[in-house]
Amino acid sequence: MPVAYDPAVHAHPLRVGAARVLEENWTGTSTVPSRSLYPHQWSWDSAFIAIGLRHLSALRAQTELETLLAAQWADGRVPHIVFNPSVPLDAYFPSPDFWRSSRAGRAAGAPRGVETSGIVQPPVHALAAWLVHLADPELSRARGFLTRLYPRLAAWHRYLLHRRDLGGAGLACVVHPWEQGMDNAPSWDAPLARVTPAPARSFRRADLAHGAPEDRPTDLDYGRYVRLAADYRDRGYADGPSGFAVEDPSFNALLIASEHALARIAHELGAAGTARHARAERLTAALIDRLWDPAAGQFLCRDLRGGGLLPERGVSGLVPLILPTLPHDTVVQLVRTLTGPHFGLGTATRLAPSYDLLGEAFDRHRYWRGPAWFNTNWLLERGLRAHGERAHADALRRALLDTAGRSGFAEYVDPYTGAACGATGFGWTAALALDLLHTGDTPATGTQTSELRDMGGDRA
Ligand code: 9WN
Repeated sequence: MPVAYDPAVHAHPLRVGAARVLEENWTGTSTVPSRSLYPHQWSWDSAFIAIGLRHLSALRAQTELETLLAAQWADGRVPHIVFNPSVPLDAYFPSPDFWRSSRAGRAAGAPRGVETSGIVQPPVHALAAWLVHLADPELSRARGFLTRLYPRLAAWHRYLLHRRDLGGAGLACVVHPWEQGMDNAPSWDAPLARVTPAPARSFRRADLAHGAPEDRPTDLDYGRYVRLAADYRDRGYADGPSGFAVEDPSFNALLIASEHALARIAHELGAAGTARHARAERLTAALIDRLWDPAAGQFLCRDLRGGGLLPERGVSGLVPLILPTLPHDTVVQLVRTLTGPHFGLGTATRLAPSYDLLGEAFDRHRYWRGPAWFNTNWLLERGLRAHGERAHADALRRALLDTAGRSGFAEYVDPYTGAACGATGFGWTAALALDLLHTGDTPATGTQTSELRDMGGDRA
């Protein structure tokens, strides 16, 4: 049932501001991350947005995910961008005429009626679908929401677990930095260095018209992003050996959390979820086996082409904290790393930075090389709370709410001061602030407890 009216939550100025952002970014069938910088539908943005939107309108939240999944390819992939045909081509680069999905992606089963990118983003969708269902199960059942989404979500996970297991150890692999979502993270520097950049004159960036150049990736980075995407396109988006292939902890932790959520969805639909829970547990074991670095006290990325773990410490390596089935000593070490000198949460920083404060590449303003993002911090808050780290979770929740409001729902912020960077009126910042406002500080309510469980564990 929808939550009863509570003036402390429903009349809260932050709720009003967040609702305004989500209203302004709503297109009628989905929500853009930012009216200026990102004027189409993005995959993991939509999942996070749906998680917040459910507190305003469960119907819109369902529609958000349905719109995204309607653009799924026949091979199961969910594209990272679904293009809005009414937006001019030069509003965002790479535009539909770069990806050419309906032609170049034909063999991989790209849809005919809509243009999309050909790469993917982290699989937060089953988790989002389950949380959206919980916001209003009656509406969800009446509309057959989960019944319709389940086969699509299952095909999505199958794609990742089979076509993207390039390392053969069970984990899914990303073949482009944009797939992992933390585009410019220093972890990508070494694997990207092997990629010959596309000449700068061969493409025109659109992001610099909206974002400060010193906050955005460099032209050289862009040349490499373009080369990787163009090569993939020119292979018909067929999966196989790739110039860039990385196993990433955050991507895989989100897949595991979503696999647990899919088990819950199966159970709700009258099927057994046991096999999915078991698979999620095997994936958790593979995650620890392949990506845990005891000396670093966190997870690291594995470069499949260069071989071995990449030494850069990113926030991605802390995101597995969302998995309540993680061994206790792993949790203890992750919390120590998060609050220690490398990320400084609660001591040096207000929100967890995207990258190691002590790392050579640290830059508090440049894209994914230091600033703090709201989605990763929301995941950490959920993880801390799920593991009973209540004081840290409460402090992080308060910092997130305060910073979201004061920054004008910024895309990302300076981790020390909370000063806004990138776009304002950013979709997932507003949505996740709303979610935190509704889920509250205390672990007391039944809904919250079961929601936290659903992020990674207990049997349905
Ligand atoms: C490329 C939309 C997306 C986010 C990513 C973020 C940024 C795009 C870009 O914006 O990526 O996908 O042009 O930089 O890095 O996480 O999904 O908000």
